[in-house]
Amino acid sequence: MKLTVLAIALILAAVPIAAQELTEIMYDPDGADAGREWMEIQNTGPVPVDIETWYFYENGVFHGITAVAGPPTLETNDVTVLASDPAAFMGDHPSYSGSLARASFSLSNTGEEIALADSAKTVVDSVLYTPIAPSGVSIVRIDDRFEPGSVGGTPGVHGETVPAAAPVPEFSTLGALMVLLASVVFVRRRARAR
Ligand SMILES: [Ca+2]
Repeated sequence: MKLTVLAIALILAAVPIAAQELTEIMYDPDGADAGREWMEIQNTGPVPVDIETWYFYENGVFHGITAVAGPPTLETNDVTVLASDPAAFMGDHPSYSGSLARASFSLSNTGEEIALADSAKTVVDSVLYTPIAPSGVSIVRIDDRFEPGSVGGTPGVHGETVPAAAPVPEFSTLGALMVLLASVVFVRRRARAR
C-alpha cells in the first residue's frame, strides 16, 4: 500500500505542470472600450502550451482561444496578447509585432473575476481584479498581485518588478545636509543678534 502511494507520488512529481498566467489586463482603454480591451498571457510552466486548446473564462462561460499572429504554441516564458478584436488592438498598437490571439470577452470597468482554463476546462489562473487604474492605464501582475501599469500598457512585454523604494540618503550625505542647515541657522541668528 505504502509503495503504491509512493509510486503515484513519484509519477505525479514527474509530470510537468502546464501553467499560464494573466500578466496584464487592459479592462478600460481610453475612449470607447468595445473590441479594444486586451490581456497579456505568459506561459509560466515548464512545458510548451498550445493556447488553442485552452480557454478564457468569464461570467460562467469558457471561451475558445484562436491564434491570430504567431504560432499557437507558447514556449516557456513566451507571452501572447489576447484581444476580443485583433484588428482594433492593432489599430491602437500599430507597432506590435508579437504573438496575438482572439477570444470573446467584454471586461467590466468596475472589476470582475476572470480566469484561464486548460484543455480540460480546469481553471489554472484566476484573477479577481478591481478598478485600481484610471481609464487608459492597464494593470500588471507584479509577483502575485496586480498594480496599475502604464498609459496604453505594455502588450507583449512582461517582467515588471516591484517599484523601487526611494533611496535612503547615506549617513554621510544626511550628516552633511544637517551640518549645512545648522550653519545657516547659526549665521542667521548671529545676523539677527547684531
Ligand atoms: Ca506587459
